[in-house]
Parts: sequence; structure tokens; C-alpha cells
Amino acid sequence: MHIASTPKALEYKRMATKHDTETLLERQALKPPPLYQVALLNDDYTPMEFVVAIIQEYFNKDRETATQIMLSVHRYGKGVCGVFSKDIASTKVEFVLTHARKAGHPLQCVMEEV
Ligand code: TYC
Repeated sequence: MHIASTPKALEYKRMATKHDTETLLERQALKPPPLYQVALLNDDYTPMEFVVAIIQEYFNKDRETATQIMLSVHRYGKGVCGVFSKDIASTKVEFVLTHARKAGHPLQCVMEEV
């Protein structure tokens, strides 16, 4: 297909591109930032007590709530510990994994956009 390159056609093209770019920037500015859930995964080796302590320490849950989350992971395979911005979520995952590896446990922690 022939693309017009007269001065008028080029001017319209420039206006359309500028309009599209401004619309995209405005939409991005209005869109709320994505949120991520941080979840623990079950395994056969990490002690229950260790998981409860992790949930209390890194997700600010009281002992009863932490125990419920741990038991839910144990029974159903996965449990959400909290929902955060991208940076906070990835820092939580990193801290939990570092703590678990130092203690010699295979506990897995993941983040997923909600
Ligand atoms: N399934 C583990 C056990 O029986 C306990 C456990 C719970 C492990 C939650 C990981 O994220 C987890 N010792």
C-alpha cells in the first residue's frame, strides 16, 4: 500500500502519534500499580514450627493466624501470607528464602500478581 508523504499527510501522522503517546502516558499515570500476593508452598521437610515463625516474623501475623496459614499450606499446598507492591513482595520472598536456606529447609516462597 502507498503511504502518503505529502507535508499535510506527514503533519497528520505526527499529530496522531503524539495523541497516541499522550493517551498512553495518561492511562499509565491513572492506572493503579500492580499488587502481588506472597505465598508459601508446602513441602514434606520444613518443620511446621519453623513455618509458623516465618509467617509471624515476615508477615506480621500473630501466632494463631500464622498457625492457621501454615496449616492451610500443609493441607492445600499453598497459602497467601499477604499482598504488597512489587518491591515489598520481592523483598519478602528474598528474606524468607534466605532465612529458610540458612536454616537448611527447602521452604518455597513465591510472588504472583493479583
Ligand atoms: N508439610 C510440612 C510438614 O509436614 C509443614 C509445612 C507447612 C511445610 C507449610 C511448608 O509452607 C509449608 N512438616
